[in-house]
Amino acid sequence: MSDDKTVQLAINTIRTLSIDAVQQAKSGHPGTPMALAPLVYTLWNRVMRFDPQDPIWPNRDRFVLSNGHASMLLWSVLHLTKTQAVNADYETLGHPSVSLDDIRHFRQLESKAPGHPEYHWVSGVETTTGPLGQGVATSVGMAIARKWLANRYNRPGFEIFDYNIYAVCGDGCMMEGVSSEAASLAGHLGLDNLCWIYDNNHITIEGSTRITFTEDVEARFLAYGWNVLRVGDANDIERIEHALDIFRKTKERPTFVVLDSHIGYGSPHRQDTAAAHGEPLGDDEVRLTKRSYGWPEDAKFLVPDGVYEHFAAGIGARGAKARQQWTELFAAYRAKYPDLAIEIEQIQRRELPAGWDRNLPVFAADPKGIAGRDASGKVLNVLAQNIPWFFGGSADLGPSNKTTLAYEGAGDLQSSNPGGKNLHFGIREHSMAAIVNGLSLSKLRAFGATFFIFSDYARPAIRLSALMELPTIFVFTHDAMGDGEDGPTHQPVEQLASLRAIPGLVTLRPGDANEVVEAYRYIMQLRHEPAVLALSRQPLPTLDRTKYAAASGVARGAYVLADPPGGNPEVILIASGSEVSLAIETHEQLLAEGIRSRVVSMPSWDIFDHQGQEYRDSVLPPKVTARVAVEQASTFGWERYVGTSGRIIGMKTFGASAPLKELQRHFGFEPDHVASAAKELLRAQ
Ligand SMILES: Cc1ncc(C[n+]2csc(CCOP(=O)(O)OP(=O)(O)O)c2C)c(N)n1
Ligand SMILES: [Mg+2]
Repeated sequence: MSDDKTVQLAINTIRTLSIDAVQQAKSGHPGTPMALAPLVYTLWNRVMRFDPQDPIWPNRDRFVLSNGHASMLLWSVLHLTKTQAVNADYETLGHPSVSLDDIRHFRQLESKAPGHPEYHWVSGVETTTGPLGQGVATSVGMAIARKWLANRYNRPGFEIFDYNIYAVCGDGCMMEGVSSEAASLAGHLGLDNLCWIYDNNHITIEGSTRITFTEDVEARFLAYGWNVLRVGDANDIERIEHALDIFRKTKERPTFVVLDSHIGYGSPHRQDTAAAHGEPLGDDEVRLTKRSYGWPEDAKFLVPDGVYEHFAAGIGARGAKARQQWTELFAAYRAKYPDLAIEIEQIQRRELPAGWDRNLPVFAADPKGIAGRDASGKVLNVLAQNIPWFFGGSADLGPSNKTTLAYEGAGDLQSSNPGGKNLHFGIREHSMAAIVNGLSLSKLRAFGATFFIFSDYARPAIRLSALMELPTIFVFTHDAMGDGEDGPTHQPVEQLASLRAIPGLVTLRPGDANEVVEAYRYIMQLRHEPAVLALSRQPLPTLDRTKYAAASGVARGAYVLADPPGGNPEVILIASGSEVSLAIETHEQLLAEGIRSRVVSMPSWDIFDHQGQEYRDSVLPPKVTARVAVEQASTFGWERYVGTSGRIIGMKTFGASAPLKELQRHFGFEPDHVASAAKELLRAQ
């Protein structure tokens, strides 16, 4: 068979596997895989340096399918390249990541061909996509990571990191604001290792883009400072290859390739229609389409002879060679730069370097205390010096979030200084969170920061960090009414409850400076969970830990901070963050009145809920039912700890604009109010 014929066969295999899988599942998105099969073929088989035998080889090119609904593209190509499965401990398992049987069970429980690409579920998926725009935004983080890694680890003659990032996206990704934020920053940073390919098919779910999307996308990307290329025919693989070649030669600018395509290509009645987007073709149309491809009309899930071999000879051989060369290079590098090589290996395994927590501050008791954000700033500056690959930044609030890394040599990350440790995201919270995920997917430890209220602007990417099981860190300050006069637009109310509701996300609201230290100590050791820190703007008293329990209790989510003499409490006050010291004040007041109260500091519901029953019962003894929870946030959910008869002092409305002291009085965050709630409960018993 001539090579041209085999190429067409390989492309049509991607198309027909996609068609058959969607037809079998009776759901899914056939049209875009049909159109983009030549692109994916060219990228994978001709361009990308990716070794299917080792899909986590550190210097592999990254492929991001931002239009995640076209997942069958990925399942087809992962299958045809026989990409191997890897487990969470980074071991190769000796079986394919996506089998033909998985494809036959597309979108079914347990299949490794789910509806959308899922990072932690299928090896070879570089990031979870489906929420449009996330993939391209995340790819910017991957590109920044590669620049940072190259800057730190490459040496003359040792290009240890020189991989590229390719992201495929559609009209939806282009319309979503997050892609604009991310593209703007990518242009600013001149990320010439980043290539987005835009599937310009003029179709979305409701029909032609004429009804919604008539802007000049090319002009927009030119204005962002990108190199803009156009390939007028999505079936022209030579032109596609040429455009990708230009990308690799372009310096100091990211590349945007507009690819004109026909959704549902080859389907006589569905091509160029919105119906091709998200509906199975139907048996008759499947036959007609296969006929148009010159495919056996009744064959299903057919991989013709020679197709696996063709991918093995293309990406298989090229990837194996590239990886082998890299492995040899890295061995020589290890001999010459052993310390740097160890760092690279630790990064790959998500380990921390020895001494990562040395010099963490210990804060002396101090009734005036220090703000959570200030304590956090001190900790971040220590950690970033101990852990070379730990860094991050803020969405233009560094001076307020106290996240600036101020030590000698930290530097700002800019195109002229890709090794800087201070990232400046600009006022782009959503893409910041996606970018931090991209850094995290590249195995760097990274944080992003803003005001807690604006976690809402970052939320879709925070959710994905949890879904992907990434140890991304979100530093949110101004966690409650501490910014008093700014008023309700800036005062979080429901944010804590909503983040606590995200499965697998560790949310921590530390109660004093030493709890902040312990919160970081806990978070830094996470390998597969993201964490949110909610930190105060205003100073919080630093508790006297000789009098009250040690802050290391943070690692258990909640702990007994104070008890009446001899223990045996009759009422429990539970608090987080700024309300911990309020609970302590109340406790002292109650003790003076002869009431035996216990104070439980509960910085994290999530961590506490993962403790054993025995520990949980020791903190919240079932027999003590008089319980008061105090937190400057929505009361939503606290019933689970105080029970139906308990009291919750929290927020049932938005806040207000006033000095903090007045707000505390107005909303009842004062010792007298908390004490009277406790006393009422005791009287009712
Ligand atoms: C944030 C987000 N909003 C809405 C959707 C639902 N959705 C999935 S695909 C799609 C249309 C996408 O159009 P386009 O990107 O042009 O894809 P094409 O049909 O051309 O493949 C929509 C609205 C989504 N997945 N993510
Ligand atoms: Mg489209």
